[in-house]
Amino acid sequence: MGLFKFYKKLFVINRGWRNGMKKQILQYLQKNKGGFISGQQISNVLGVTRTAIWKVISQLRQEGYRIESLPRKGYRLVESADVVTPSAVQSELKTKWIGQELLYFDTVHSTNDIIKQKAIDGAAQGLVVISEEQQKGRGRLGRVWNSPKGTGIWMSILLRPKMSPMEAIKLTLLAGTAVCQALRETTGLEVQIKWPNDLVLHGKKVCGILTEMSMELDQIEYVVLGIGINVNTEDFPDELKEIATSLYLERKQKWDRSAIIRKVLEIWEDVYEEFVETLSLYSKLDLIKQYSALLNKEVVVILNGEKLIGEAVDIASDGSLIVKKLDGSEISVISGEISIRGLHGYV
Ligand code: BT5
Repeated sequence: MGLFKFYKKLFVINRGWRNGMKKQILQYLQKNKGGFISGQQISNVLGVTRTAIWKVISQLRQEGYRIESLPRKGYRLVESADVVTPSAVQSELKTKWIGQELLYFDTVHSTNDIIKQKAIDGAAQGLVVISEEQQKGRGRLGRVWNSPKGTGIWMSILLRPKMSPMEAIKLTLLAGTAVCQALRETTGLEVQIKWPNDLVLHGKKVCGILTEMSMELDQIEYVVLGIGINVNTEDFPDELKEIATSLYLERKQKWDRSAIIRKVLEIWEDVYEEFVETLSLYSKLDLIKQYSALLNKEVVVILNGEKLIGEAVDIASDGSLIVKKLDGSEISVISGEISIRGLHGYV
């Protein structure tokens, strides 16, 4: 091994070790939140020098954590920062594999693009990319996804499911259900699913999901699951004001983004693992219907450029939306083919 490679490897190992330690120290401070713990105590438990601890504490402060330090008393975590760095997200993350590898950026074009590149480079499934901001965040069909700095969750997950593309289409609806459940559990807000890929609150969009797939022959190479959630957004650009909302705007309360990310990843891991095994939506169908913003409502379905008016009457076991037309006949709409607007307002 050349000298440069050797030092590079040493640097990577060292950085990995420091990140691991950062996570542990943060966990320790969080466990004792509000109370002081001495440098000696941390040093004894984690087996690192007090200088190393001091360096990590400085880094955490730079990330926005308010940590007090007093001579002879030690360190005290006063306030957790609203940061979504790997140490913040992973410190209490209870997943087995999703998000155990996590890349964090201040700004990117699109987190989906970063994941795609990593997938091509051979990254393992479960890799998560989070950015504070996206300069070219996108929705379906080339639409723009507004992703301003520090206010939302702009995140993508790499998956390598062994299933046909037809099955994989259902992942969007399942992911929407998982995120919906996570948002309900962390905020208590009545988030609903606007089939197939939006989450809404009181008729306005709070989250969008973009699933992108790469296939070779009929085999899936990888799936990128992109999730955008408006968390602490205080204001939207004029063109979005009527149709978009954030968790903040619903309660005038700021939310801890990393806690939401953890819940999303934990629930998604369970939901995904079950689906990969059963390839069936069956066990989630009740939840999908219960959370639906469309069922029993009049909807406009735009199908191949043609407008159809009807009532959303059911979601079938394959995930398709059943719409009863004005003449009484029913059609089954498969995700990905259509766009639906509520007859009155956005939903
Ligand atoms: C979506 O598309 O809703 C999918 C959005 C996925 C965003 C995530 S963020 C992480 C990952 N990286 C990416 O680059 N994307 C994913 P669609 O159903 O096509 O909706 C797009 C439409 O939603 C736009 O045309 C706007 O009308 C509206 N919109 C744009 N930004 C919004 C926002 N922040 N909140 C609510 N609505 C928005």
